[in-house]
Amino acid sequence: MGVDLDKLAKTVDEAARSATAIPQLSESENFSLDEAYEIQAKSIQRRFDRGEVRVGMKMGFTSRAKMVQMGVDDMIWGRLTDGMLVEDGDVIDFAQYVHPRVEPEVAFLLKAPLEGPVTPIQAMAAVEAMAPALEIIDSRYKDFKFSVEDVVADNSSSSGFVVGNWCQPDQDIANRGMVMEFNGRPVQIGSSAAILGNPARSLVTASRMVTEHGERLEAGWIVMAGGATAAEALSPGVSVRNTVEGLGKVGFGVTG
Ligand code: OOG
Ligand code: MG
Repeated sequence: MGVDLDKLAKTVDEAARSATAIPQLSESENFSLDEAYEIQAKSIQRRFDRGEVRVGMKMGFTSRAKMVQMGVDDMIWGRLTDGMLVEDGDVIDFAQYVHPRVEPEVAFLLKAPLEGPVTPIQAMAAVEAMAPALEIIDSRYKDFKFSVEDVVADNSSSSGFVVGNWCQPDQDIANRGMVMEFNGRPVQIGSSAAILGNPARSLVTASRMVTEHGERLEAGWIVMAGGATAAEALSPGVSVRNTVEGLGKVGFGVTG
């Protein structure tokens, strides 16, 4: 008998909803990476059934720093809904997360669809705007530990995303300094070059990867390029800011 993908989708969805840590699915079930993406699709369908709307996608493990931190060597992706959007400057409630972390990113807003293999120039031609961003990741797995199949099933740890002011896409963001601060103190310093040498390549990869799963990147979607540095654990009372050279800054706070 095959694995019950619906049951596993319900397990990860309910863990996220109730902010409860669960054992890794792979400890008790055998499933492939393709099946992990099916579990992800089914868990996000449960969000759509509750009224959430798809607003984009996120790339994961597009930098060495992230791969090394989590011990995963493959790029992954996840689906973004409007329910995950945290407004720039908002304060999030720590109690609604299992063990949240934050990482500095860059976001793209698309004005045209993208699918299949594209060049970085073609990818950038579909971009309406770019912005400094922060991703709040929150693995539903105990101790934030997982296999690549586990994390993909868990929507690639996606939990929240924060986007700053949109900027014109007519600038080269291949090598921009990025500084993530906690209460004004730098906690991670990096460069957009850490994201596949240029965040535009993350968009190229996003187009290829979603097409492998029968989707395309849609006009109006936000694409999160992936963390440029390792993620940092959030704690109550912290105020987070990411400044990207030339793009500006974005931030949020945590209750407590
Ligand atoms: C998986 C998600 C990775 C990124 O930007 O690399 C990711 C995780 O680290 O829990 O979002
Ligand atoms: Mg990320």
